[in-house]
This record gives sequence, C-alpha cells and structure tokens, in this order.
Amino acid sequence: MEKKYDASSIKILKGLEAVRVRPGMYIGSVDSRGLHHLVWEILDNAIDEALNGYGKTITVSLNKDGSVTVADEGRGMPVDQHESGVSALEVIFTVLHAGGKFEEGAYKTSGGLHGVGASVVNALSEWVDVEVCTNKRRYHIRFMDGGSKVSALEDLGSTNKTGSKVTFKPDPSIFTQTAFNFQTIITRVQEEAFLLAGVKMVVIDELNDKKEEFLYEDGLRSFIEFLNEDRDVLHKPVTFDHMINGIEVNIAFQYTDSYQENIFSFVNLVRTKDGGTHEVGYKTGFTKTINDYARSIGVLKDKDKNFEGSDVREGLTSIISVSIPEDKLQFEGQTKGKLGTPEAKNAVESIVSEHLLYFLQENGDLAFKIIKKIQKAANVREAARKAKEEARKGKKNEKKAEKILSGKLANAQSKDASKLELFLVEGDSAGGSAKQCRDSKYQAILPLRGKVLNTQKASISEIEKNEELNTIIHALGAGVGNDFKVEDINYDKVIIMTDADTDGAHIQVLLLTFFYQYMRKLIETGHVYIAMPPLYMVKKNKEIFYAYDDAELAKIKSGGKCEVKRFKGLGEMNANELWDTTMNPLSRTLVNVTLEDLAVCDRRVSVLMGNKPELRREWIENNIDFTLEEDYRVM
Ligand code: 0R9
Repeated sequence: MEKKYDASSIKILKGLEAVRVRPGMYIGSVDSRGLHHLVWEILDNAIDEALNGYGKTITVSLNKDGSVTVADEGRGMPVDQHESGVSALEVIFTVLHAGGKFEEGAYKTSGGLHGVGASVVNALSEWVDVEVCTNKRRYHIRFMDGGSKVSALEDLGSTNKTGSKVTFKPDPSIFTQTAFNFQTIITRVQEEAFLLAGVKMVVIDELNDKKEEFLYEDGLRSFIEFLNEDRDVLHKPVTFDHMINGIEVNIAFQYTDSYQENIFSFVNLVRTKDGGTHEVGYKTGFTKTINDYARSIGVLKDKDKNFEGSDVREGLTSIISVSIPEDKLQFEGQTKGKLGTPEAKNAVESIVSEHLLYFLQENGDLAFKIIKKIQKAANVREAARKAKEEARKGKKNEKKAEKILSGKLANAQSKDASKLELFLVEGDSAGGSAKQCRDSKYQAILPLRGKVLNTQKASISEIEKNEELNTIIHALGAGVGNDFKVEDINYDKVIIMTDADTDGAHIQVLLLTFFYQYMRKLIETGHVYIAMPPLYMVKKNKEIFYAYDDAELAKIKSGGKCEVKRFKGLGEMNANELWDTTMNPLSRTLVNVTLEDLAVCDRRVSVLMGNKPELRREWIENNIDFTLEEDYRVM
C-alpha cells in the first residue's frame, strides 16, 4: 500500500531529522553522557509535574531490552485535539520546541532543553511508547525509527488513575554506547529526591534485579546530613525556607570541623555548577550577618578588619535551592550552569540575613563557638599572607623549591610544559625503574616514599609541612589551595602510578583527595591521570602478552600452552617491562580522572578520608578494581 504524507507530517519529520543529523547540538554528545541525557529530558518533564504539585511517585526503570521507562502520577499529558488536527500528545513528541504553555508563575525545571525534550528523545530513539491516563481514560501512542508515528492515538479504555509513562529505546545507529549505567541514574535521582521533599523516586534495574527507593520528607536537611555523613559536625543542620516576589528560597547549612567550604546550588532543581546570582546573594548575606553579629558581641572590635568570606565559610557545607518562575529565569554561560536572574541575589541575601541573625541570637553558645572558629581561620589566613610576603621579599622561593626537589625529582629536559608528564610513583624501587626507562625529554619521575597525608582534615600549613605533598606542590609549581593557578603548572599530565593492589588504591585515593581539595582545577581541567600497570605477563609460543584483568588473561590463555606471571607490584617489572606496559605513550593505557558530580564526589571523599575506616575499605574494594573504563570517576 502506498503511504501518503501530508505537508505537515513531512515538515515534522524534517524537524526531527535535523536532530538526527546533528544530535550533538541537542544533547551535547552521542557517548554515554548523551545517552543519559535522554533519560534526564523525560525525567525533567515528570519532575516538573511533581514540582507543580501533581503526583507523589516517579519511577525510572532500566528494562531488559535496553529501553528505559519513566513514569509519573501527574495529571497526564494532554491528549486533546491540537489546532493542526493531531493530538496534543503527538505534537509534544514530534514538534521541536513544543514545550508546555506554562501559566504565569508556574515552575519548570531548568534542565537542558526547556520542554523540547520529548521530541528530541523521539528523534533519537528506535521506538517510543507513550501511555497516558487522564480524563478517566487510558491512551496509547507509539513512534518508530526516529519519530514516525506507528498509529494514531488509541483509547485503551477506562481507568481511575492519572499519570504519564514514556518508554524509549535509544537508536544504536546514533549512540556510540547504548548501555545505561545504574549508578549514574541513581546518583542523579537521589539528588533530585533530596530537592523534591516528599516525592518518592524509584529506580529499577530489570537487568540486574536491583531496586532503589528515595523518599526524603526532610529534603535539604537530609541532603546536608548525607553530605556531611562522615564529618564531625558542630550542630544540627539549619534550614530556612521563604518566598520573596515569587522566588522560593530553600537553604540548608551546617558547620563541620573540616577546613573545606562546600556550596551546592540549584535552580528549579537543576544544579548550577558555576553558581550565579543566588550564590552571590547567599555569600554576601552570610558574611555580612556574621560580621555584624561578631561586632555586636564584641569579638570584633572597632579597630579590627571584617572577616572575609573564605574565613566565614571554612568548614561550612551549604545548599541553596531556589525556584524561579519560568518567565524570570535567566542563565549565563554556554552550559547554562550560572544563574543570571538579578532578583535572585536580593531574595536570597535578604532571607539569609534575616534568618541567620535570628538563628545566631537564639543560639548564643553555638554562635560564639562558630564566631571563634571563624576568627581562627582569619588569623591563620593573615599569618600565611605575612609569611608569603616575607618569602617574596627575600626572593627565597625558587631556591627553596630547588632545595625541596633536589635528590627526589628526576625532571624532564624539555621546557615545553604542554608536552611534559609528571609520574608520581609508589615506592623508591619502582621509582628507580621508571627513572631508567622513561623518555627523559618529556617524562619526569617523582617517587613517593612515605605515606601521603590524609588531607581531609589538614590545614594548608600542615600540608606544606608534609614532605611528600610539599614536594608535589613545588614540582607542579602552581601554588596550592586558594593560590593554585592551573595555568602555571609545569606539566600537562600528572600521572599517578601505583601498584595494582589495595595499598596502591589507597595511595591513589589520598592523592586524589589532595588534588580534589587543594588543586581542584587540576582535575576539572583534565590534567590528572591514573596509569594502568598490567596484572599478568603471559608467555605463549615465545611471544609475550600482558593482561590487565582476569577476563583478558583467560582470553590470552585460551588455546595454547602458557607461562603466567602475576605482577604483585610495579617493583616486580624490570625497566623494559615497565616502559612497554605502563609508560610508553604509544602502548600504555591511562585513565583520565574526571569530576562527574561534585556533590557525590565530595561526599565520597569525606567517606574515604573521614573517620570510618570500614566505609573506606568497603569503597576501595568495591570501586577501585583496576578494570579498564572510559573514565575513572571520583564518585
Ligand atoms: C513520564 C514523563 N512525564 C512527562 O513527560 C510528563 C509531561 C507532562 C505534562 C503534564 C502532566 N504530566 C506530564 N508528564 C501537563 C502539563 C500541563 C497541563 N497538563 C498536563 C501544563 O504544564 O500546563 N506536560 C508537559 C508538557 C505538557 N504537558 C504540554 F503542556 F506541553 F502539553
């Protein structure tokens, strides 16, 4: 039978075709990240509905056939006839930019595509199946091959339920990878559950028979407790909720005994990783109120300078979540990671000022303890500044660095930092082999002898006194902490090379913790790598093979007589073996360390480096398994 297309359906398919031609423009990339973006698009729509007060449960299922289902219990997407003659539901899934017409004052998650998500997901899927319960009826529609409607909207009969259910199977001809990662989805969904207090979020993995449920009646309070789970805290989490000029502000904070400042901000439930006006308002209001209060109780005298923001926020974990009506939303920057709405600054600042002052006045003893802690931070900062000034005056800096590095660092000959690699090597014996076999023009070797300091609870001055870390700081030559300038680093790649065992994993974690806390930009800009030494050497018919895990070993061993040697550490390889397997840029495998999710990462680091060794051991054993992955994530 001949198919007939009318003008409007041709136009629609052309629109979706544009998405298929340039998927990157709509979802960023076609790798694992882009794949998950499809889930976030549909999930955002379900969350919008809950955010506006409809539906108490949202479910995400990873199905056995590789498809994903997102279901909500909201009002159900509209199914009535659109002016073009087709159903509104069909328009939502086939017309780009067919977002909802939101009433003034309605809230909308600010994620990604602002309502065009459903059609983009349709364009990039093998098929999409939509079921909607609304007006006491159950409806169904299905699309195939990038958005062609299989049949018109069907009425499946009566129901008492309301809600929407969308199932889609990503198109393998578009994506380089089509397997979803349960952990990635869990991480995002849990964060959303914290922010949507009272809404139950369920994630089901049909493939592995796993299920996780998140329901936080206490919202941000629970989020703060989660983030600070393994830190020693000074008080219970403090929360403020208030609305000014249509902007709803939810704030939670808690002081810990660490030196870290952690702020997580959200706009309409989506993370603003580059901050923006709401964060500025929070910081301004917080600092000003603390200074005013410190003066009012006489800790700061007339002659004293004010505390700085960094003093006030040392050890402070904060969450700022604002909901802004769609018509007032403004973002800055390409990735929409920064809020631009000017009213958000004033709203947050005035809410923080008012409530924080009240909180301090009502809790005098605690307030005094907090102010004294802040004063100590200010004193340490002032002492460090003076010391730096002295050093600068004496031009002692370069000489000092030379002295610290002599006898330890085998530096590279080239001066072209963009080509240089710094290997941080576990132990003197592996360090010795690495020095022998390296490409001395471009590769520098720094053996680590002693234990690396656990920096979770260390101050900058303690870190500068620690020999191993101090050597790393001087080798990189770009400062540390607030003074770290990634553009000044002496090497393009910083490569952590440890034994493939639990001790090696521990050293990796300690170094990553240090970089994460005191040179975060180094990780953010992709300069940190982990070297992957092989676990086995196999001799087969006089040829030598290396295996990086047991699966690979089994593959090599199949069919043929083999002699297998297990490397217990880097030190067991001779210099040639180390070069071939782990250091030669042409044959080695390096894993780039990325910060996928700062909130979770931060908590992991605190679990790893905090007070509970059993949590740490469990995490290392579960997560650092030396298998080859695309990215190694500190999360
Ligand atoms: C399973 C994932 N859920 C969704 O994608 C979903 C979208 C959606 C929805 C409405 C209700 N539930 C939903 N679930 C809705 C919104 C509005 C009015 N009626 C129903 C409204 O915003 O005014 N819609 C999302 C977009 C739209 N509806 C529409 F307005 F564009 F049609």
